[in-house]
Amino acid sequence: MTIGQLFPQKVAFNLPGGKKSKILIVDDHPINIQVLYQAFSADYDVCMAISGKQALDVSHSQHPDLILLDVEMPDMNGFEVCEKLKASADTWDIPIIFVTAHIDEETETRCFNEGAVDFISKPINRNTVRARVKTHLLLKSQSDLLRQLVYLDGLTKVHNRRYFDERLEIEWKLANRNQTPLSLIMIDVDFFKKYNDLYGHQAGDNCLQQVAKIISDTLKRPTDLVARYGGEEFVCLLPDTLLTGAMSIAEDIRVRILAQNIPHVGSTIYPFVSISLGVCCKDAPSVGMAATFLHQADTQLYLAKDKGRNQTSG
Ligand code: GH3
Ligand code: MG
Ligand code: MG
Ligand code: MG
Ligand code: MG
Repeated sequence: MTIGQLFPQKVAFNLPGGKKSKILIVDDHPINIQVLYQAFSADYDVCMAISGKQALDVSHSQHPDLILLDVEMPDMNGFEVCEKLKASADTWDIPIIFVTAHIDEETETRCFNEGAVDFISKPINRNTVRARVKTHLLLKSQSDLLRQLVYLDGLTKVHNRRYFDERLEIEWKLANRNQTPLSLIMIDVDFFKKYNDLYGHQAGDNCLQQVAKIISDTLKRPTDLVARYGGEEFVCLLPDTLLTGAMSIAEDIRVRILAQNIPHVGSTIYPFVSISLGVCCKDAPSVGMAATFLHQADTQLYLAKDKGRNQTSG
């Protein structure tokens, strides 16, 4: 992502990467759908739904970038559809514009209270609706980019420490409340200073990208998190995972990275890049702080280094 994408000189129909934005049009009257379809089909990827239920199905399966939502529909009204979309993890951030024949103040207020970004009254003015859609798509893509800039590591594209710290606090509280285990793996590349010295900083950067990708690929659950904690250190946060499970994931990561055979003649273990890992688990509600948890993993990592590197301690 670039500054140019964040502050485009010209508002574009396309998403970063040149893909057309996808708009979902929801209305129980085919004639209304047709009017909106004609307004957007030339510039956007348009999908349609003729009921509330279908709108939910299409939203989850096709992930539109914006929804034009009718209020009055026989099976489920637009407010209910909006409420359900806002409550779901994969659809909560899709901008919704209500399109309705009700132009009273009460309806308009309700639309905004339900989480809509805008409100357009029927009969629609083609130019107005096109302009508003364009504006909201731009705002959405900018907020997506900002979220990426704030929470992703630019080099490796995994989450960054800021995101990890926030998630750790949340998962710590959840584990306490639900009495579920929570595991943490701290990972550090062995002899990485020598790697940079021998192969150069650019090769070092490439190596970190490979390591991050292998860690991400090894984690299977959607709730697992990997983040770059600092320079050549990564952390994995594994909700609902016991120590034995976390140890086996850690070993899996270690073996996979070694098996990449990334040359490292400066290593005194093998002539390949290896990692050391520290693992800890909180398997009972704790009064301690999340920070002590990190400290435990770090202590284990230190032990793994001390015992000769290329190993997991937990
Ligand atoms: P150990 O086995 O004890 O972990 O030794 P080490 O050399 O890996 O540890 P040390 O902490 O001494 O060095 C870490 C090195 O990681 C130093 C730093 O230059 C390098 N590093 C940190 N961030 C980056 C980065 O973004 N890119 C590159 N190429 N190198 C980085
Ligand atoms: Mg209707
Ligand atoms: Mg280090
Ligand atoms: Mg160090
Ligand atoms: Mg290191």
